[in-house]
Amino acid sequence: MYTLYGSKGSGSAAIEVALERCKTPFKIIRASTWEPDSAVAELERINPLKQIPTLVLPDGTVMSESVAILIHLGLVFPNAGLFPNDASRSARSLRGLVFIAANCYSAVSVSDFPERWCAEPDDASNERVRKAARAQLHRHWEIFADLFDASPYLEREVPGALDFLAAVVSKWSGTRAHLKANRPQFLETLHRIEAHPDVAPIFAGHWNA
Ligand SMILES: N[C@@H](CCC(=O)N[C@@H](CS)C(=O)NCC(=O)O)C(=O)O
Repeated sequence: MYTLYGSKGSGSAAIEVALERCKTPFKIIRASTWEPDSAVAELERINPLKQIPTLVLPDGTVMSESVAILIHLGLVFPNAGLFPNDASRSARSLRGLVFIAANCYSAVSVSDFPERWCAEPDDASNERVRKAARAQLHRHWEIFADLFDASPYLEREVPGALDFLAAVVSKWSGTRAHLKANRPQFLETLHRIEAHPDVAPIFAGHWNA
């Protein structure tokens, strides 16, 4: 059985959707740095970054990093449709996933914790760092949309790992409002992903409950 450390409204939602798609049993342990009453001490013992998602495999191996986890699940469950079978399309998916991790998820982290990125931080410096991180984040999403938007889903016929991560990471730091004004067609794709029956019930538990 897999064990997923995560929390509502966090990046663990993408891994939950993927695990459901793999039809493999898993349990969730609520843990995050912003919830002192959660299993954050237990999380820190296995992932010193204290970041979620963190996934413990059935053999006890610990995985962090959303994209590594998604690729791992794609390799172990090749029939789950997390990645396209076609080599060119799967290359495109891998590029898109690493793009999100390197250029979007990382900027969200700066926007969420600006004090980590400024010596002797104060309210004014935090606000300046947050503003710059968000501007950079929104620009990165515009580039992502220009490179990867596709219909009906980013993975084309059926949503896959790239769709799941894009739909989750675009939830934060004002990204959706920015896309509404600047890349409305891509926002429609994100809405279609969220409405897919593999995704909607899990997102409802994370964002609407
Ligand atoms: N590089 C990691 C980033 C994960 C991450 O930043 N997760 C956030 C929640 S969505 C977190 O746990 N942040 C807590 C912290 O940095 O204190 C990934 O791609 O999975």
